Amino acid sequence: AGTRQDLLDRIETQLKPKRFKHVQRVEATAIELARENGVDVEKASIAGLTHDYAKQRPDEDFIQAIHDYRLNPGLLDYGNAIWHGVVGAELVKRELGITDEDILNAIRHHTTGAVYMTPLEQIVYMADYIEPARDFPGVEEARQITHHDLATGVAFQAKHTLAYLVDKDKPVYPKSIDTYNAWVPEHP
Ligand code: DGI
Ligand code: FE
Ligand code: FE
Ligand code: FE
Repeated sequence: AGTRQDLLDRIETQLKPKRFKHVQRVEATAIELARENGVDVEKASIAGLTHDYAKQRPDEDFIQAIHDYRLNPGLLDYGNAIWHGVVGAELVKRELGITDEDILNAIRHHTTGAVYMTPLEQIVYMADYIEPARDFPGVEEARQITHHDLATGVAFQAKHTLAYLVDKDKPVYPKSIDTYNAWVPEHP
């Protein structure tokens, strides 16, 4: 227990092979961004590996956890897309014994972003978006911007994700709108 291999094994039991490969690519990208930005590489590694730990859990597990950990009941109106980060962080804490709040906040905010994000949180949010297998129109621009300036990458993702959600008639979690408002418009 406590070794990297032990952590990898425990994550692997939770994820299908495709998702397990994704989290390893996010880890590698998060480590790169951590080195570029003077952020704790070990925390970036662990947050990258664990960010989607709960992605393949059944809805019942999240609903139970929302009650058990007294999370905002408004979360019940959403689904796996929002739960696997915000609620997933509680499962990571409980089941993997990771108690570092910097890492847990990076997991919590990796899907929606947040108004205030530490450099570590920005790194996990961006690494998830630009890891090498991501392929969407604009991903190469997102990679360039992010490696040039992390916060500009955050603004790029916040804007494009909100536009994507609106285009697809998806429900927007209020935090995603807060992230957009905090990171994108110029504030007079
Ligand atoms: O878990 P991943 O697929 O690696 O990536 P993710 O956790 O960043 O995002 C999962 C999905 O969640 C992605 O298609 C975008 C979507 N998403 C982000 N913000 C919101 C959202 N979905 C809804 N319904 N509402 C949001 O505010
Ligand atoms: Fe995710
Ligand atoms: Fe993401
Ligand atoms: Fe992910």
